[in-house]
Amino acid sequence: MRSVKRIEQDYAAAKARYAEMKLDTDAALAALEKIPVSIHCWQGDDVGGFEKDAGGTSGGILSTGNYPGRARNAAELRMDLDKAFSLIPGAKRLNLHAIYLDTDKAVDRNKITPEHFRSWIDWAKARKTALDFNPSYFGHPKAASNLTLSSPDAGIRRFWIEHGIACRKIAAALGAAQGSPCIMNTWIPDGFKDVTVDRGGARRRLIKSLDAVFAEKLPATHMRDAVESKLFGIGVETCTVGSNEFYLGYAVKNSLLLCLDAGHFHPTEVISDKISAVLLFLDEILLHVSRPVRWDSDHVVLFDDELQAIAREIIRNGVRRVHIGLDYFDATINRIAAWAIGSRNMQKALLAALLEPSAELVEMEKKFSNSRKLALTEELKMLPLGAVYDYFCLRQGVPVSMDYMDEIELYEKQIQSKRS
Ligand code: RNT
Ligand code: ZN
Repeated sequence: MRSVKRIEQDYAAAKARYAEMKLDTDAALAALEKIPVSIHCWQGDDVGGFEKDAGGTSGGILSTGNYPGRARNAAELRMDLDKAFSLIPGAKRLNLHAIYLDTDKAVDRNKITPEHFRSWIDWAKARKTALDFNPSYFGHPKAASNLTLSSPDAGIRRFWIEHGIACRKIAAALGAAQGSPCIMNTWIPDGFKDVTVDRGGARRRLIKSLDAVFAEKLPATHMRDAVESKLFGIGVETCTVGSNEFYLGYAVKNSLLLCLDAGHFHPTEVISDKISAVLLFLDEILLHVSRPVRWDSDHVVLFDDELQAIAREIIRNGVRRVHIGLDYFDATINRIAAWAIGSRNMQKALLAALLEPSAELVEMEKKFSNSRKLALTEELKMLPLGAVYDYFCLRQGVPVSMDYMDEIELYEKQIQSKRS
């Protein structure tokens, strides 16, 4: 464990080094602490949820691994989240899925109400945090065909439309209770495994269903709708009904948010490049920051090139218009570590982006000083970012550097390892 004095000294040196490049680390930290990262509850239990009579992932998403200690109910998940939140500095929100309702009785998805989320509302209020929300269109007998809102079966469509409507009411109630708009993201697994003949028909059905789900206007101060596109999933390899072109068009036409998930494109296609483009046509967007390894594998987010590129684009294009959510689920490591590592990486990337001499770089680009621009962007990578982030953790009262792993290991020993 490094001493406070040492961390402060290292920060002072880093601050001076950044100042040489006319970059203000105090200002960057003040900005960073206000950028909320919406932490996905589903990392804590491998996307299982707490319904009384259903559950389990399906619809082409898959959490692999059998690391012990998964949260088995809402109380355990909240306890784990408290631990994770205590290890992550800065502003945090919690992103809930409908399957995380907290109730003793079985209630089907089209019948859920804000009351089923009362304990979450209380939890968030007590921690001065806010909730985001997601309808769950997977892990349910009525989603067994991997067709929900676009199903050719009118009864199936109706059921899921009712679910979407119920979820929007819940999202609005959460937003009203917390005084901050709840971002509700709609992702459906709909697609086809093999040769697909009537793609247009499925997409037309999806439009009609979405129109029914979104028909009621709800105040933007309470909730905002996002729609998430995808390229493929396991079992739906050939055609995804809600493709990128589909949802980009739908979001533009209906003034919704588009959700860009980092794992939902071809392996070399990146969402960082899409942010500046879609923000020309949409007021706001949602990101699902994730890490695809060869496919939509949802590995823990690393401080890698694409994460840094995403963060730079967020900062350059207007941080208030981009809602940052995380979306990954790894069951091969401690789940609290997964939360802490990924969230802290997201913040490090945002910090790096805040410490970019953007005006100077833009000028160079305009003047075709490309050699200088390239040299400077490479030089920036050598600056002492770690010392600045460590100081941020210190000031925010969370463990600095590797110290958070000591806390996780202790928590695992005392609590998670006792769960069967
Ligand atoms: C699936 C989507 C979706 C889910 C979560 C659980 O491919 O990324 O966002 O991961 O909603
Ligand atoms: Zn996603």
